[in-house]
Amino acid sequence: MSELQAVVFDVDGTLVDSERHGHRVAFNRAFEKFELPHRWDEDTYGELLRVTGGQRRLHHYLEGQGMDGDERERLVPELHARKSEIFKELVEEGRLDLRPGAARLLSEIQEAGASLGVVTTGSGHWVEALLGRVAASVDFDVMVFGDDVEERKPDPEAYEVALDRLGLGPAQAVAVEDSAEGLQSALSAGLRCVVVVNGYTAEHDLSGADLVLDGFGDDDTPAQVVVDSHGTGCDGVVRLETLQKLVGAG
Ligand code: XBP
Ligand code: MG
Repeated sequence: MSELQAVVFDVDGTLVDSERHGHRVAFNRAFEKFELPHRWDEDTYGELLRVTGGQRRLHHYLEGQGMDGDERERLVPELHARKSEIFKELVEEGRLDLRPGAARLLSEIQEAGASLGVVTTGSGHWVEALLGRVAASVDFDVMVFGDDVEERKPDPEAYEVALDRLGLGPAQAVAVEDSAEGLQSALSAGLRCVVVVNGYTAEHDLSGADLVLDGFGDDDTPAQVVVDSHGTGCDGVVRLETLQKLVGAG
């Protein structure tokens, strides 16, 4: 039976509910700065989130708006760089924070001496600034950004890179995600996966997730357990021992 050696967290939507009022706002402000007419409302952005990676998302949307490939190749890198700067400003203004219960779980894992990883499709440009601000006391042993891999989620590459850097096999770690794309990435890499859904991902197809809740929960405000397929008996508060049961479940 494996022993839990590491917990690898997704960022956007998982540790931080960063999309609706974070990235989406930054994309819209970047459109404005570039004097482009596009604005992504909350519902549109929820659909666009199925395309992982901000640059890929912009290419997908602008192609759908009829912009040719050459113009997109010229525009998207600059537009995305500006968006990332704006997102970092939102972080520095304190507009984003860890989801409830995340700080508690991170410190439980860190105090127990297990390794902590971050695997995100997002750009390193802002991830370190965000975690440095909202999780300043947490020492992450590994961080894998979208720029570190050829293929973004749902491809397993990012999780495979994280496991390689940790020197661990998939049976020694658990992934924590928020979306179908992130879940598929973790499962394809062979990890067991807990999903904490948010407003954008509650209706995703989360088949294969070992445990699904609508948050990390805390003793005074437990989350709702949606799926507990390995019978961890989670009471709505995701604890280190909850994750250990998943690995122990084999
Ligand atoms: C979510 C993503 C990212 C963010 C935007 O990443 O797909 O693209 O939406 O960040 P994850 P960038 O859930 O894997 O953390 O614009 O830097 O890509
Ligand atoms: Mg995510």
